[in-house]
Amino acid sequence: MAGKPQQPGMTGNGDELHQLAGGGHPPLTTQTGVVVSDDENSLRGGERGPTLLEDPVLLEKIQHFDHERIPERVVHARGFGAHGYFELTHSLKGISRAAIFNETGVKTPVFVRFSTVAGNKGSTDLARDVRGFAVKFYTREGNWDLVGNNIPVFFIQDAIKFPDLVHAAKQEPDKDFPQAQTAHDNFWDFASLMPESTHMLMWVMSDRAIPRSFRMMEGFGIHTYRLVNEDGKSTFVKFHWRPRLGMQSVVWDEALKISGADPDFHRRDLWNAISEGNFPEWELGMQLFDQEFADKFDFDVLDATKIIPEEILPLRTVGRLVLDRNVDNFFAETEQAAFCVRNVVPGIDFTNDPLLQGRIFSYQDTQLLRLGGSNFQQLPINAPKCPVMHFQRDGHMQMGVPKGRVNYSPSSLQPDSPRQDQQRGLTAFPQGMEGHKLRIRAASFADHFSQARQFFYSQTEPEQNHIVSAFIFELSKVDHLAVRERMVAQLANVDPRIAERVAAGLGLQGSIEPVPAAVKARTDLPASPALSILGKLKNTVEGRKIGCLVADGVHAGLIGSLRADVKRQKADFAIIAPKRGGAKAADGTIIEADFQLAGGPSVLFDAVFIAADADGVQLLLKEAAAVAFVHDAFAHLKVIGATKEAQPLLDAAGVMPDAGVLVGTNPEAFLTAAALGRIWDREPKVRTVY
Ligand code: HDD
Repeated sequence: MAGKPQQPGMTGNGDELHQLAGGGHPPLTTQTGVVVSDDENSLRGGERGPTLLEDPVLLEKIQHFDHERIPERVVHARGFGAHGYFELTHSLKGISRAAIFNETGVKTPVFVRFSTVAGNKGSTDLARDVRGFAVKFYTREGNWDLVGNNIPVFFIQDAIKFPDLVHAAKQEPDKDFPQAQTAHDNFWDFASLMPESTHMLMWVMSDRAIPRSFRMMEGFGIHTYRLVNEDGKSTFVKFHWRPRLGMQSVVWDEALKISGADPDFHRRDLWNAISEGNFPEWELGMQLFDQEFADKFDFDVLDATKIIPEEILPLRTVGRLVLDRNVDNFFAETEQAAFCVRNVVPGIDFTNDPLLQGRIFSYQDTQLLRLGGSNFQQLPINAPKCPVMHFQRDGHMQMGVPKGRVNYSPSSLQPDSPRQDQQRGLTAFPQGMEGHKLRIRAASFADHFSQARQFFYSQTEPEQNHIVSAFIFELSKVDHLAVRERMVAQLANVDPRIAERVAAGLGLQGSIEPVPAAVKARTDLPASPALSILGKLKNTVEGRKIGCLVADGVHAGLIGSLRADVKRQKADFAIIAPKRGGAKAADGTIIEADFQLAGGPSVLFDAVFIAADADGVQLLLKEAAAVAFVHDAFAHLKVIGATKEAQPLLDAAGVMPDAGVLVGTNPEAFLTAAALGRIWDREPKVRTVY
């Protein structure tokens, strides 16, 4: 029964409102399938009377809402996933018996989730942090989860330290801040007392921890795993993902500002790329080696704080990963995705890496709490895409309906009941065991500094400078002087010069005494150029984003040809104008804007073009956001293209001429410069390098 109108445009049951929103929709129902007559008003005793507790529609709606959230992941809470496939391009016949490594050309479906580690679910994408790179392969022999990161080493060597590491890195427990950052006393107190974390700290202070895009970062399985062939022969393997777009990172000041301007920067980038058909792609490379190599290698291959330099053991490319489909529903798929390190298939096996061993337990355990019971593998995102037959029964949220009387083995009553299969089944590599039961760290794990030093000196000069600056930034947020000093003293073990540079930036007084080290850093390890990001930057604007700042009076032809050139080179193009409605070009046409000036700062783009005529530039000069747009682009070492008339804005922003400032340029020359990336020579002009 329709009541009286309660607000303009709305009758008592909301029909008028829904008509306004458009007709022709299917009926809304409750969870039990009953059609809802009125979704705007709860059931009341009288027009202005109390709400009745007997209203099933209201009760169901609110109760379900109250239970909408599940516990976020204890680490890697913030993440973003997509579907795709893995295609084997080079067979590993004779090395692994896994079908996924034998059948070239077969496309195995995958689900990939990228994440940050420390921040909560609602934190920012651009936190300085390791990125998770978790891949679930739905192989025809069962699910294989390769749960990796974008950095090939880890903070700790033994899983028993993981809760301490995570407690120290996340918000301090009394105040629940800072959010999504390690720049606080607890983290550096812990890190400075854990020399084994030093190599990883170098990576986390590098620009690897502030990637430009998920599409432009590498991924690693980190641990040494085993591949096992039909004859039971084992080969050690380290997994590497290589992005087709090459590597790229942002600079730190940019990261800080992106966190405010677009906390969803990485997820938006991935979502848009996939929606537009620019499917992100990675190559799977493997470092394969045997026991003899492991025995001769300078470090222990079971130590997750070490790499094997590619120059010593090159990668063998075996396949490619393509992400070609966004999720339909974030919660159902990305949030409920349960990656478990223990999910391996026949032909892939573990090693004794003590970090890996702890992980084999931890992930399943986490999912039990997060997803509420032992049937989470039945959720569509987790369910294998091959036959599943077992005698595990019942439990919370059993979604299948097992048929038949037999739920045990051995049995004889049901001819189609499943049986173990020695030939096809999962077997463990029969590694020999010896020794005493001990709580001990092998001596072969004791060198914490040599590879940290090797990493630093494998970087280009700007990258080394960034590592030093990152240490200075993070330690500047540490209130306890003793912690700052201890960390610098640890760095002195890596290299006295690095410690001196960080100390200078911090303004530490006095001499630096290295903390006693179990093993001194080797200085003879050759540089590994493969560790530099800049060495892997591709000279292309493909996958990057060009921002074009316009104002009324702009030349429409210039915008048209710039847009066409950008699109032709498979980059993204966005117009930024003082009003979202756009700018009126000199010929009277409207150039529609993608961003209003205040919401489209230059940190969101890889290179910028200032397209304004003499009048337009006067309009822009009155806007602090326009001056900041250009100033930041310059400070973040970006290529800036501009019309001649835009020069006053460049002057107001303090732009100095260099190879990356192209005034009165054409789109082609601008994009050729933008393809080179940043103007590193500019950096010493815009900030102090210690
Ligand atoms: Fe972990 C999540 C990667 C060490 C315990 N981890 C998690 C995720 C990634 C990694 C990518 C998110 C998966 C997703 O997207 O859902 N973790 C790593 C890497 C490590 C590592 C590369 C070292 C090489 N992790 C590690 C240790 C432990 C854990 C040593 C415990 C002993 N990790 C977990 C966890 C999480 C997790 C608590 C939280 C949420 C989840 O598992 O599903 O079980």
